[in-house]
Amino acid sequence: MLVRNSPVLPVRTDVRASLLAAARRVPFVLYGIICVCFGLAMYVFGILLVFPRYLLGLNQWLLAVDEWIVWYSGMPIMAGLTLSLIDLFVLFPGRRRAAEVRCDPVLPARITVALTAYNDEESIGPAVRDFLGHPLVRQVIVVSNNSSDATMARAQAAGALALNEAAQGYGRCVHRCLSEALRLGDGDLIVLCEGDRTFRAHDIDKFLAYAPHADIVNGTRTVEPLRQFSTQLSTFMYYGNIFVAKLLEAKHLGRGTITDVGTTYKLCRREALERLLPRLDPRVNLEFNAYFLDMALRNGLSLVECPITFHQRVGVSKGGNVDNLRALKVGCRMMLGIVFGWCRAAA
Ligand SMILES: Nc1nc2c(ncn2[C@@H]2O[C@H](COP(=O)(O)OP(=O)(O)OP(=O)(O)O)[C@@H](O)[C@H]2O)c(=O)[nH]1
Ligand SMILES: [Mg+2]
Repeated sequence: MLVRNSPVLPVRTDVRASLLAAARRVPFVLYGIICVCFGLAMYVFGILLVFPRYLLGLNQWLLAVDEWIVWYSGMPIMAGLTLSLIDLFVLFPGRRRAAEVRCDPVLPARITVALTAYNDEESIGPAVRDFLGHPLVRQVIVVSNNSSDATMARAQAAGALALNEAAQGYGRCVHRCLSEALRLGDGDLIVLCEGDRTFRAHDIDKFLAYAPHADIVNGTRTVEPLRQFSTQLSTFMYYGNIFVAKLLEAKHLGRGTITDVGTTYKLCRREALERLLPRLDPRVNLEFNAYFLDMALRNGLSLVECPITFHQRVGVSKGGNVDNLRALKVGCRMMLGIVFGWCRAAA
């Protein structure tokens, strides 16, 4: 018996192992969260139907539909919970088993800073001086995105190398910042940031403390005592951002803890950025930061978050934080990108 079965057993074990490995690549928790959210939305919609039923006298038409919606809202909720529990308790431990804590020193650190700018004449000078004042910063590059004010001149006057990106859009500006930092910088570390004074150079020291553990150290603005009261980030944006970040974390479960998908401020190792940048599409616009993190994890780079301080903007906001409606649209595009793939703006 034993002799007859022995060639079959390894084949069965192989099939089981490859099925398990394939299952571990599917983000079941992400799908689970989506199912639960869909079920909750159905339930709330069903509850709200009580108003047209009684206030508009539509009870006899809507009662059966309403009962169906509320009753069946339990199905996606249960399906979502099942998917999430299977992932968390069956697949997740296997995903994490090979995880090692990386400790790969980056000293002596030489840092190139690249700042985005778009009609930021009020803030760009102080931002450049702040970064040049950091003892490890060798060079500050400012990429102005067709600014029609004095952004370029003020960046140069403050000591930066100022360049213009002719193709409009936040994604294009960030992509150009990263390419120029790789091309012109001689440092092993590249810092990407905005020139609007929402971020400060002293937080580079916090990034450096985490740098040995990852390819990318991404700033997070979600640590309460570190954010100024009067920033553009409303309560809706604050919690919405955490929600989208958790969706992204669920997609790459076991690979990173993510609490902020909207910060530009990050530190990258040169060799990691050289691998990642050719795979990034600059046409992804205001949702570029979430896209960057998704692509970094998808391409096997390691990511660690670092709490940073967040300050009131100098000058007028033009990005995703203009108002809650715009932030909602950017957030929805981020969620669609995480689940279905990233949309590119027309060239
Ligand atoms: N929105 C936008 N920002 C651009 C563009 N090109 C470069 N940027 C820069 O990208 C950064 C993000 O835009 P901000 O206006 O700061 O928007 P935000 O960061 O979402 O919001 P706040 O900083 O809170 O006002 C800034 O440094 C801009 O100057 C562009 O075409 N559109
Ligand atoms: Mg900003």
